[in-house]
Amino acid sequence: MPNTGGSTRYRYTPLTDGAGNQLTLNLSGVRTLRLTELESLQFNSLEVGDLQMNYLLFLPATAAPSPRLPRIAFASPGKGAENADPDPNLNISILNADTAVVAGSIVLRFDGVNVTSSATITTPSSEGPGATVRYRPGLLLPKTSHTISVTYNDNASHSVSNQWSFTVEDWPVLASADATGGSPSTQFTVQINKAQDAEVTAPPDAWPNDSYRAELQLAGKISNSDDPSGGPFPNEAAGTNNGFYTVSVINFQGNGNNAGFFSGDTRFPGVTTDNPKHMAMAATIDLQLTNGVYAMGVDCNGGSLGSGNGGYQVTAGGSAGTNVYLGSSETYPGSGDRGEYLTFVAQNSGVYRFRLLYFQQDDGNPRCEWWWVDDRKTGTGKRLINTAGTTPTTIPATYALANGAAHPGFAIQMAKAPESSGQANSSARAENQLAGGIDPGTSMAYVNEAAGTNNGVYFDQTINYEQAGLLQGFFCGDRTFPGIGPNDPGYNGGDPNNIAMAATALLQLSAGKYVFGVRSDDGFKVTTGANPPYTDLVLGVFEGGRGSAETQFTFVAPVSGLYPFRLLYYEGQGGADCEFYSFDFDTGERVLINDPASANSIKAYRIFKLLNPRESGNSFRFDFETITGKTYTVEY
Ligand SMILES: [Ca+2]
Ligand SMILES: [Ca+2]
Ligand SMILES: [Ca+2]
Repeated sequence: MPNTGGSTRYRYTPLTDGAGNQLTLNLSGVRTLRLTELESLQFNSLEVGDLQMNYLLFLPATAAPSPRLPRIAFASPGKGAENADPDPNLNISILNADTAVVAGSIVLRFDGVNVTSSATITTPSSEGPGATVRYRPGLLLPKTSHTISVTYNDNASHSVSNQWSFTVEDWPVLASADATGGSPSTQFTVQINKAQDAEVTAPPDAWPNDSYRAELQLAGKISNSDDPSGGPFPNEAAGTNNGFYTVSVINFQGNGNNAGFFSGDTRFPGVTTDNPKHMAMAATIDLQLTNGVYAMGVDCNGGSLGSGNGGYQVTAGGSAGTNVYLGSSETYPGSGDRGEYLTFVAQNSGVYRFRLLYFQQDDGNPRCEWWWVDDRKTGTGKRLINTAGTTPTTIPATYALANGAAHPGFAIQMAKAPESSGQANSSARAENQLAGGIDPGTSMAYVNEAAGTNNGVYFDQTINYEQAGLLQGFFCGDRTFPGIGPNDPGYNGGDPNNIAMAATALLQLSAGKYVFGVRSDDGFKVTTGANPPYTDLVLGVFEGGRGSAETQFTFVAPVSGLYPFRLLYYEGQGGADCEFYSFDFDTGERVLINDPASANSIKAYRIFKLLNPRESGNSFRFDFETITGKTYTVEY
């Protein structure tokens, strides 16, 4: 749908399929319809104008042609999209109607070229009976338009053809003319100017909080109105080289304390006094880039005009590194605290000069970091510029099982100690508690108020819990923790405490890289292993107490298969919630592991295990889960 350009102007838009063909619905009886906006969400809603969908209007229509043929139910990019990613993964869903698509007949053309042999065609589609077509065309330049054509036959000898166009989003582009040439730098060159902390006697403010002032200050062109001679303020950070320094990373805090995303902060170069004010800094570095899409970030507390905290501007290209504007705290992507990225496209491989301009007014806690985001869709892989990326952990291939995808869901072992025994926020406590060890608070074996009728073992499809079943985190539909619901002894009026949980499952992974996330209050540890309890290799961890917050972690599955995973979770006091999910690399979306409602979710299967093993005299008895229609053999 085109942008109407304002929040007070509206238009109706007819229902279409993903290729833009108008659709007529046959409706009868009671139906529920839902409006969902696709591909309209922007980082900066002022730039494009997000859709505000208010009304569904129903108009009587002549009957749809019969039979109804398979249609493009979903397409990304869809018809008329103007915000396509420069490195898109085309995603087209064909849904069957009265007749069914013949997958082998599907032909995909991109910009007129038949690319079917390079496309991935799977059936059924991710939305239902039909087919899904995926294709990655490679780097597309911003603002260019492209055409997708999809043709196919159905099983009743009809031919269907669809064609639509989209446009790539307007992002900054570094072209070959912007390249600096030569070799990449091993250090940043930093120019810094720090004026006196004291304000001038009379207004106007000598140090407005903007990039214009920063350039003037670096050029020594801000004159001191209290100085009868009108000379510029002395540079308190001049050092021995007129304010020029070399540094290996941009990771500064006014007093040299850790701040922002990265620790190891140092003071701003040449600045020796605490809580410095009235600074301006420019950092340049020559970086080697291959052609592709990149994302950077800057963190510098605040940055909104007039906040007094500080702000930044990043440019690149040319001998000054200022040919192409990549973004700033003054415009887009907004303040340095919003966690958004400076995205740009390098059209050609080469060495490009980048320049960060930083300015600070009178905030007492100035800081500045400049980093890459290696995976811009998920926001993982943040690293300071001029540092190497980290290689994600690879799970040993021997952990992968070929069989076991029988019974969907997680097996969940729950433990809850009584309210009177305040428990440590640590995975060691959780393990001890789950194992029925000695409670240090009572010097007796742990009491489990979540034992239920099956010794604390439960089964569930997803991990999306909040202690009172209230909405928390990225996913709604929160449930109370198994065995700690309103009718269980440990519920404590909706604030159960001293919780420990271990959820295990076989996760069905294809070979490749994954980004997972756990949002938890308090801590967690995700592990995998060859044998129970599957704790050989730690993939992601947050140790200690925290409010509900996310930890992302990256790993590689070396081969396709079923990998044993274990999520250990624990809560001490206060809020308690836990979510376990993966990230979609193409959309950056979070998807609950094993969400039955999501075709994109990673599937989880229960790991077969003995339940409630018990000895009586010389006999050993146990229970185990069975699946209808299967035969079980016990050997001993
Ligand atoms: Ca830092
Ligand atoms: Ca939730
Ligand atoms: Ca609690």
